[in-house]
Amino acid sequence: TVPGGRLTILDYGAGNVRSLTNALAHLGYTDIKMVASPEDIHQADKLIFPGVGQFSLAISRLRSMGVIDALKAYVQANRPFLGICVGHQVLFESSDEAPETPGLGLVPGHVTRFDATSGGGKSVPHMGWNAVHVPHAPAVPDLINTRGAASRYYFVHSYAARATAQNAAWVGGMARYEDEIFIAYVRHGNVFGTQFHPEKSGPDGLQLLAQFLAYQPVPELDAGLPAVTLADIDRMAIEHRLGKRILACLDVRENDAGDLVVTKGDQYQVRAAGDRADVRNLGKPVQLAQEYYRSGADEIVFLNITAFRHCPLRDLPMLAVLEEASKHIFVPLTVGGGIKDVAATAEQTGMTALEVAGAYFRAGCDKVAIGSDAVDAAMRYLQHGKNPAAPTAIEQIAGAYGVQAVVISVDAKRHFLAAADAVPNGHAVVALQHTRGPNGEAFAWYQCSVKGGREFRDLDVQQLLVACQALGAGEIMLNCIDHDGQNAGYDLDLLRAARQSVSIPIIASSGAGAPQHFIDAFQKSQSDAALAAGIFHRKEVSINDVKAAVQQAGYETRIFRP
Ligand code: 1PR
Repeated sequence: TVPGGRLTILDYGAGNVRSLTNALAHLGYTDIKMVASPEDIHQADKLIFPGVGQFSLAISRLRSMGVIDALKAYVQANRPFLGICVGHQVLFESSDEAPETPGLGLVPGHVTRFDATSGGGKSVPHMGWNAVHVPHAPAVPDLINTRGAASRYYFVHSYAARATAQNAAWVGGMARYEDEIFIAYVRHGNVFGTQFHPEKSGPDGLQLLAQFLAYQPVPELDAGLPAVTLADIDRMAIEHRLGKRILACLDVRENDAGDLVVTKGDQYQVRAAGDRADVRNLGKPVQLAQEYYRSGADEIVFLNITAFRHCPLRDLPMLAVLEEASKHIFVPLTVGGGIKDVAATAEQTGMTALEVAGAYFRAGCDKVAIGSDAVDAAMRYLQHGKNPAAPTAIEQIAGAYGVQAVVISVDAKRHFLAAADAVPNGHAVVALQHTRGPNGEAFAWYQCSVKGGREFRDLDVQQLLVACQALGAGEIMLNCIDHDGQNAGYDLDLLRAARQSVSIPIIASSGAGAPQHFIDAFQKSQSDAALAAGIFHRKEVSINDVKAAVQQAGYETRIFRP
């Protein structure tokens, strides 16, 4: 038990409470009560509410659980509470995300959407590691910033509460996303709320959770805490400290001996020399992922690269990989491969893509990456507009788990064009700035593929991205088959064209061979994040080396501190 009694979690089943319970278990707390009735809230000594998904979904689930009044009474009585992300937002009066749905109204103010067009344009959601600025050093124990001002926390949200004269007294910390400042952290007596995810914020986040677990409640609301005013907030120097994210990607499949291994292709060919050679084996998935966590990976992606062949959930080892990895790795985990509706067979009942994703979330992942099925969804979207016969997997998963949980993994194939008008079927043409074709071609179009680059569709990457953003995807992982495993840098022309098509964050992928390539992705194509596989697996460059170079080039980035 925690000092002071019983630790209780309010979970409404919409997300990955497993990340939180894993973090708490890592800190030594496994005796946790899950709220099933209002009585459980009355009896809690410390209550954590890890909200995910949408504002209205959170409120409606709380309503159907019948716990709204108990929750309000608990917070109003100044009992120890920690709300995370949507669990922090619902403390406010209302949100742009669901104008018809009142929040709990415990903190004055409204939650509003980030403006993707202001400040010269920015990606929304705000996603990644940002710093939290505190108004002044608190006189009583606080949860945040005890490791110093360099602490960074993982944020992923499209909406945020803004400071006003009415709610300034609740402000524990502020953050900036480009031109917009927002409340990152609420602190009022024994009530805390974090817009970020401490359970996914590496050692800094774990330390915050440990502080909450060890926290001794203060008897009075204002005990030792100087009341913050809007003037205090206005005086703060709140800097944009969102770091460029560096991701490690593990392509996972069975080798010929039947073991699940990390492999790596060369333009998606994972056998060393033709079909008769063995699948390249670059290590064990969990072990390698742990190494990457400890060397500063901001996120880790597992791709089940042969899942398209059968139901991924028959790949129980992949679920086991996630279960094990998520016990030790406290940064966001993405899993891709086989997120699609699976038809019933003689041996097995069918499953929807939502059910497949749900199994992965319950095993400990935070986001799913959809490849082939997103291409099919985009083609349906283009044929039928926003009213296809059945909702797509993107819409269903985003609706249940939030847009931040849906990544689109694009497997693009480049076709050089001698002239812009040589493109087939009116596809989007990219005027090349960074490369030329073998015959000096200065244009290209980028075609979407499915099944890991084995089949091609009459769809260009820009069409795919625009459709997926409209359907509710939260992020793009942009691979290029031609650059994959080549170590010669990312396809900057493709990335730039993608950046001009959508406002959701873009992860550059395929081709990194040196730290400068990551810098190029940020400088020349405004990517939000950059991913690599081969150079990290082969230990040619470490994640820390990349981050040092990125920092040297003038970009913010999180440096891992154990
Ligand atoms: O179509 O929803 O089942 O998803 C399948 C997923 O598996 C997709 O995300 C697809 O990209 C991936 N995939 C399928 N086949 C392969 C393969 O390599 N044969 N891997 C594959 C794709 C690409 C990147 C790679 C980067 C960086 N791997 O993930 O890690 O290109 O590599 P590098 O830094 O070494 O250049 P679905």
